[in-house]
Amino acid sequence: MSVIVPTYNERDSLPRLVSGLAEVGRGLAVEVVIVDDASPDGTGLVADEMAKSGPVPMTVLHRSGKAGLASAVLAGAAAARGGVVTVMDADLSHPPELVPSMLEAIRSGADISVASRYVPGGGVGQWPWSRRLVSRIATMTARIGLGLQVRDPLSGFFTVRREILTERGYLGLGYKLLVEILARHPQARVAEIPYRFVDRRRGQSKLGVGEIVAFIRLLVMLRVGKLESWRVGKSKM
Ligand SMILES: Nc1nc2c(ncn2[C@@H]2O[C@H](COP(=O)(O)OP(=O)(O)OP(=O)(O)O)[C@@H](O)[C@H]2O)c(=O)[nH]1
Ligand SMILES: [Mg+2]
Repeated sequence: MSVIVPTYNERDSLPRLVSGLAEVGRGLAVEVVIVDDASPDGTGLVADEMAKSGPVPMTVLHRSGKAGLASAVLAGAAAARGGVVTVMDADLSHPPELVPSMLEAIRSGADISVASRYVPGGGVGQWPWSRRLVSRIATMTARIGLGLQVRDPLSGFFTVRREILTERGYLGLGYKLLVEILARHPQARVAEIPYRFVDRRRGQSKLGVGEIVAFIRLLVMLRVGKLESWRVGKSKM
């Protein structure tokens, strides 16, 4: 399997993540695909060094500048070799120990397994109330607006069969690729696995107003696309 890790200024976190993945990946034939957007802090160089002598097979993609998390994941999927891919953050918010059970869920028949903060047993770390509120509102808006059953469609930690990510026609806007995957695959079998989000200790968050605006744009475009396909379907009847 391949683990896709988009990075932007994650120099201090990346080595620990890669050793964590090497540890849990024993026996799973794991390949790590880093997609770095020319991080000014030199994360790309750190990744190149680890690819030479690191504890796990690694591919490093370098893009020329910060072009967004969703598009980084899609670029990583195009280069990945595993039949199944896990997407996770570099900042250690997503525990590598969960990867084997996410893979197992796919092997047992799920199309997508989501590490979920919003099922019993899951949770967020020490988030301030404002971030909790934004996350809850965004989650609810996506679920209601797009008619999604999944409890945590905004999770950044998920596993899918690779062919789902190499389909054509993704918008790949902003931060929340899983929302788009779920909107495109309303019939997908989704397994949600509880986990507790771990607050980042090092480096800086890239979540800002720009990402929130991109998220709203994405929802509107997906919602419009859904109505159009409904209309097309109806006019065929
Ligand atoms: N290649 C690439 N990676 C990105 C980009 N934006 C964010 N990332 C990475 O995507 C992951 C998630 O970004 P974070 O800043 O941790 O976002 P977050 O988890 O919502 O926010 P925090 O909880 O504050 O960490 C991290 O590994 C980032 O380095 C981007 O434009 N390009
Ligand atoms: Mg993070």
